[in-house]
Amino acid sequence: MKVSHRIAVLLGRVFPVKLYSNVVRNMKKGILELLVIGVAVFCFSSLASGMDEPLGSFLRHNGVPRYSYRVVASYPHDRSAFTQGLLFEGGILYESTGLYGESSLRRVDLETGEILQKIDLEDEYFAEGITVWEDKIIQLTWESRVAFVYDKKTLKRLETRPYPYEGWGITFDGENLIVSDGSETLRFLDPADFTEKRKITVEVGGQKIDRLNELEYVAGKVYANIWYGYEDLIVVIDPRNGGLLGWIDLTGLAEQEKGGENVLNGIAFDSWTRTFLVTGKRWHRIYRVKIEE
Ligand SMILES: [Ca+2]
Repeated sequence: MKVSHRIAVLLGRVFPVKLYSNVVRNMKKGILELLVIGVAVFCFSSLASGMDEPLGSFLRHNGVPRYSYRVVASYPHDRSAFTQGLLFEGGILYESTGLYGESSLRRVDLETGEILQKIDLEDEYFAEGITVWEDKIIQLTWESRVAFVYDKKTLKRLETRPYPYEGWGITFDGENLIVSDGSETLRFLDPADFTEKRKITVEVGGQKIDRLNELEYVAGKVYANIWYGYEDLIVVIDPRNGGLLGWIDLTGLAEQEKGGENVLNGIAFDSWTRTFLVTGKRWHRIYRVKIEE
């Protein structure tokens, strides 16, 4: 089910009918699933976002600065990793992987791709974004309304904490957690208890930019990749007001990786080299890219 379930949820938003979600939740793979995916594919670029043109083209027409990229290195990535969260700190890559029965938190050697440590979640949890807060790692779950708090050094789970939203992406700006839920909203939460301090709506020219997914906060800007957009792009958000400061056009980065639900998802920042590490669900490489403005 997985991606079709997500699609059903989004379809439920577009056509306010919970039926899609329930049907997909309970059915085996089959014609109906393919039908739901087909309809969703048809609808996504227009109905779900209310746009009648691809997002990159829309942003270009609205004068949002377009940044290009240069690949400076690439590294092996576990092809079974359904990447939902990525961060790089102290020379170590931390990765959160999703799907029911396959979710995990990993510590990974970037250069070799070797999984140095892997914490498997209970089968009922679908892991989502991760961030570092103090000496801890916070990991969201998609629909379980809980987040896990781990010791960063040992990856020992310290806490299972109620989380009031659907969990997608998460990052930390030095004071607040910034979280996405698949919509155009970013919320700012107190890391100690998830109290909502404020929220912003990401929009350009009155058009909401939704499907915000994996996040990375870097030097006063929030980088977000857009889920399932058929365009590999990252939007650069002004956390003060939700305006767009630019977008990174990753077209051509990994054409060979594409297929089904294996979409771009995963942004980490290496502050030493000031480069980004990006990957996707079940991609075979992690790419180190330099953003060129
Ligand atoms: Ca990230």
